[in-house]
Amino acid sequence: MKRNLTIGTLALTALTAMAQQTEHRPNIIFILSDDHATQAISAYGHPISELAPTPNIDRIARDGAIFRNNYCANSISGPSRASILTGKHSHKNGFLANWNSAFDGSQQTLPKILQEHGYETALIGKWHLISKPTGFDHWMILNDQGDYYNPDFITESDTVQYAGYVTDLITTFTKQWLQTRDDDKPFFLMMNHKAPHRNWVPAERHYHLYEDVTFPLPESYFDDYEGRFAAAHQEMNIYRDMYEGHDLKMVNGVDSDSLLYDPWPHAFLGTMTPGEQQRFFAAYRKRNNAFHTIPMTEKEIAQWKYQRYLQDYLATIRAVDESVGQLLDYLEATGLDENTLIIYSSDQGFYLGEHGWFDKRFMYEESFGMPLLMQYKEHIQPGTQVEGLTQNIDFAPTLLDFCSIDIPEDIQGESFRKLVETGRTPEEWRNSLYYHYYEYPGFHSVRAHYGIKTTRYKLIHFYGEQKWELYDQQNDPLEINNLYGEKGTEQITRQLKHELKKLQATYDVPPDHLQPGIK
Ligand code: SGN
Ligand code: CA
Repeated sequence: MKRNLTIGTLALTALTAMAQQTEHRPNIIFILSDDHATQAISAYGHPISELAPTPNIDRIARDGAIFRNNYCANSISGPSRASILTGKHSHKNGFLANWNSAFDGSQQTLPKILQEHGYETALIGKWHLISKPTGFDHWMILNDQGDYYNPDFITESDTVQYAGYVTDLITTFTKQWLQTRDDDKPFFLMMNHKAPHRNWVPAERHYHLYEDVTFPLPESYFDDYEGRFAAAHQEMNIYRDMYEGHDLKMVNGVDSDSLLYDPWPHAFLGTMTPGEQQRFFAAYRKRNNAFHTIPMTEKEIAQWKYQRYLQDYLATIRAVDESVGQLLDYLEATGLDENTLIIYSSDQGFYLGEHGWFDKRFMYEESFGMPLLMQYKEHIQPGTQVEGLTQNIDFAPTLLDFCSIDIPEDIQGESFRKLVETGRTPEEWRNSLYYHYYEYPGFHSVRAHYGIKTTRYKLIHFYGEQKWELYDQQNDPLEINNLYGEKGTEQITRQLKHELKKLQATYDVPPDHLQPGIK
């Protein structure tokens, strides 16, 4: 029954609404982008984001909270999404790496619990868990990573290719669902953007957005990786490993419309119409011609590649920011913002040239960290700063807590509702986090590792190679000086190893997960 209410049902609806309000049954909108680094959200204040601001995403922080120390459990798409859905570490939800055959959709998840408690649930955009979504009344997902131009969307009944730019289409479908949902029920909606995932193709209207902007080169761009075995052996270096055509949109000569190396042309230019392809090459022509006419040293080419990478990566974020703006405007115009909890996050962080890298996976700050902004009027004070250590396994229990739903015992995360409501971290809140990355051998060759982070220190074990790393983040925020084995660090190393073992016991990590070879 929608909108045709009789007097009797009106009264009933009002009563239900009142009961729901006292029970705190907010609507929830979860906006999840893909590979969005905190360095590229202006609310976090990084110099890069000052040149490419995100005013709409920042609205969530301004009207609500920003989390300063939020991290993922396993810095890669499928596993992070699985942790968000289940509130559990990878070894418990079974999705260890993107190589997993499928997410076990029969297990308990946040949308399923909400559904059982009367919520209408919907998912639009990137899913990336291979099996069909469960727990969603409505879903419309991209095929695997999805395409930037004219992408396919899969539903229960069919697969349809839509004309348009992926971020804009996801926004349109999200707004359409909001307009047609069952407004007798509270809702849980996930809007999962593809952007700013590789290969960073901006919307046409944003091709030129940052072409004249020079972004600050990170201090560690030409890192020598001394004392860090795994860092020295990765394959995610901007100037060594990026594909010049696919990633950097470089062409093979002056006025050429032929890309340099692009291993997957079907998934990039292949989904554009001939007109879109033409406008794409035209937009990059001036800069690509300059590259072929101005002589450059190897070092200058490495710097040029950094600029091209950032210009494109950040331009794809502009469309995401516009999408968030449209959604917030819609919520405000309809009054839905009053009782809707809005979250903005990304499946993991990302390197924007730190250590010379793109991609993620490592337990170093840029990829271990995840942006987290949260707005819920009357419950979260505008401008709240959360400093406590939080993690993606906490999202599900926190949301259940806000909805006054009991948190199942087997959920491993903790509700951080108190932290965000008060802006203070209680004494008894955790002071360390557990991390575990499995995907090796794999794309980008990042060695498997687990580790512990406290407010000051980080201890990482690359267990296949038996290499340890220890960082004092207070004195070495860039994580360049591996202190492991250095004189004077014996005591802190012993303490951290002890605490790490305790975390592995608490989270019930099976012994075979602490050795290489697990699949
Ligand atoms: C693709 C990317 C990789 C990326 C993985 C995982 N290559 O394979 O660079 O690490 O996805 O990313 S691409 O050129 O095909 O985009 S994740 O965010 O989905 O985990
Ligand atoms: Ca990702």
